Amino acid sequence: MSENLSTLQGQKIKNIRSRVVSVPLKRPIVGKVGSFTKWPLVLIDLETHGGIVGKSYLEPYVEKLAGSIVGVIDAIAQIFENKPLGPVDLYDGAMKTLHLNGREGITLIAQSGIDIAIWDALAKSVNLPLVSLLGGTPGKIRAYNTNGLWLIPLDEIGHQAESLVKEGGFKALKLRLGRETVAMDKQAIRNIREAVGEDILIMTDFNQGFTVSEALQRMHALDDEGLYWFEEPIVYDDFYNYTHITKKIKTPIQIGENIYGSRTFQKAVLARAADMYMPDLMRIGGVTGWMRAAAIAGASGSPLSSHLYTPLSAQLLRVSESADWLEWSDWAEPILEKPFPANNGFAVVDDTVGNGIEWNETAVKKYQLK
Ligand code: SMN
Ligand code: MG
Repeated sequence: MSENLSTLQGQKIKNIRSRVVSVPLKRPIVGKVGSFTKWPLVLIDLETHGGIVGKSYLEPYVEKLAGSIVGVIDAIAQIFENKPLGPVDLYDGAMKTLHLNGREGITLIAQSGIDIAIWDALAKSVNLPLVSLLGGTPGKIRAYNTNGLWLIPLDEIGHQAESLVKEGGFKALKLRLGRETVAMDKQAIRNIREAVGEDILIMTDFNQGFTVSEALQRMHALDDEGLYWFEEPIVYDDFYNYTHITKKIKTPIQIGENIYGSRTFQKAVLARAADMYMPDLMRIGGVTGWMRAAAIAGASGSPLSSHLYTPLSAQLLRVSESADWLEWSDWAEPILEKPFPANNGFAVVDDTVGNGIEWNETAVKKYQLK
């Protein structure tokens, strides 16, 4: 056995712990997804017998559900105890064990969080940045700012767009749509353009707010506005109707943040449910699930963007064949040791060993729930 392999053998999993924190949001979320003033996070630490600690976090939206995710993480931790750091084997093993309780939902969310921590520990055990372990290189990725432009009063839109552009020299912003009338949606778009100019790209998100017929009417009315994409106009898993909508509407249709696992992802792609996809790490299956989905997106020529998990998704987009846009949010930043800024509209994956996630323990203590 080579020296490196024997080093890796020493890195069997000792324990996996998780904690819940809830941090305040600078700009509250007010949308069809719900209203949130705080952002709960599940922080995961995976320790090996060799003393390496792999880190990851989950963004589960609903504070009251975070405890159940911790419960599933604890159950998986028992199965993984003393297993070697082989994320692919462990992912498939977890799915086989958990499928009786469902391959989607909280079981996959918990496994996704653990998977990210395993990959981090693996990268640390061979002294490489995650992006390099996955075969890529550190470097830039273009990003759009998603931090605001929720369903806020129209007269606040322009000012907020200005401040969002300034947060990282952004050339693209996400606007939530689906207000009471078409005229109000058009006004929101106009207010952004008047405030930050015609050249800023506008991604738009309906957060599943419409029925199929409402969605078609609204998107027909907005189809010539020069928007970069229309995201989730209808309920996320109605691929049959997404295919219909995608054929009818000129502006690209974007979905993916609510898709669980690579096989459901493939179903969407095979149905031509959308023009572009944006997986969310906690639902797609962590790093392992992302890589599987990215292969499907790449082979089918579908542009791939990300949903949340900014510092982690940036690394994964660097190794995704059809990488498109990084969704940039800084909501997890209060408890991270290192911020992940954007400059001139780009985020930068540096050469830090592992996935770059380390805790600011003082802040964790301040915001910890359990
Ligand atoms: C979104 C939904 C819920 C929480 C945060 C963000 C949104 C997005 O759908 O695409 O950013
Ligand atoms: Mg969305």
